[in-house]
Amino acid sequence: MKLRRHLLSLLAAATAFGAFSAPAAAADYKAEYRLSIVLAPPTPWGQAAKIWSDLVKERTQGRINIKLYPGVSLIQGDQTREFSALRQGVIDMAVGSTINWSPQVKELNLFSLPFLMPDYAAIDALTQGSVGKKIFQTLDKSGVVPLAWGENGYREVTNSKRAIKSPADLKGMKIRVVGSPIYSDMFSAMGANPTQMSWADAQPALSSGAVDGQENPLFLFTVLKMQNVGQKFVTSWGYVADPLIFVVNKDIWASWTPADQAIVRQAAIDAGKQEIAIARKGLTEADKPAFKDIAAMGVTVTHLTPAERDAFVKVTRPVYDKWKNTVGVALVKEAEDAIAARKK
Ligand code: X2X
Repeated sequence: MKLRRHLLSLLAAATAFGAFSAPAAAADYKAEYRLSIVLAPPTPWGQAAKIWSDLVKERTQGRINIKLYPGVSLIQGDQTREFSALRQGVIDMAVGSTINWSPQVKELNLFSLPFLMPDYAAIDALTQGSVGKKIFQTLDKSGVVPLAWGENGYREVTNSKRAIKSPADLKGMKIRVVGSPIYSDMFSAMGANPTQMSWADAQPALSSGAVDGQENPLFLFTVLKMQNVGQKFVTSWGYVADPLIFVVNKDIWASWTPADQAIVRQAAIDAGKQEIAIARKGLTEADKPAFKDIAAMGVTVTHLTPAERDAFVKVTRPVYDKWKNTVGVALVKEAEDAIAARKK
């Protein structure tokens, strides 16, 4: 009771001094908010987090101060636990891949359905349309506040053995995949030998030759100079692309004033737009300079013909059909319709 009286008198004093007309009740704010990402700057993913945190700091005049934790270091690199950690408050904010959160939010497997999204317009048709809204509602119900979309990108397959043009070329190849079960299903269906591991474990596995190959957006190949660890073959097949999502833990969100919430949301939207342009650089221009740069390093770059691509679509179709049920038949149908109606 005594404490309560004390608090009430403090409150009265603060009101009298006009403390609540200040832009934020800064006393409730943490000195620093922890933002989780898998890949560090200079990757587009790292840039997404950096641009977001810089904009927030600037626009809140330092009231909200964000520190980046690359390598999902708040959870010791165990990226498929990131969503649970966000919900529990071990992580305050994140820019995360749909793949890493899909074990907890099954709808996010949508983006991993093999060959669902044939081009960038198809990705946009999902994230910027009704499907994207539904996914945000699901995330909200799952316990985080979703704010904006970004992009990791089309995941192309690389390896140290041979050019991959058909599922037969993948036969028996040891491919590192993310710890999300649909990836094991896909690579098994294509005849490869997938091994699930975190990105933290994947890098030494590639260097030592414990795995023959991996799949990730091409900027990662360039940033990590994967040709130097024997990755001599790249196949552009565009089988899946993973969007990124900007989110905040619910309690943290609730602790901010409405004005600061609006700033954080708008900064995420602005950062997402900028980052998507960065992620697509070199890949969407007619001559696709990103591929040329990789070929110039002595790497064999293979672009599939439509017929070659169809062979991969065919062998992975049973995986698509199986996972359609997990994602939700209605959501997949809505996505297929949105893609069919996209402006190219
Ligand atoms: O682990 C991966 O391959 C990465 C970095 O792309 C993700 O976090 C999904």
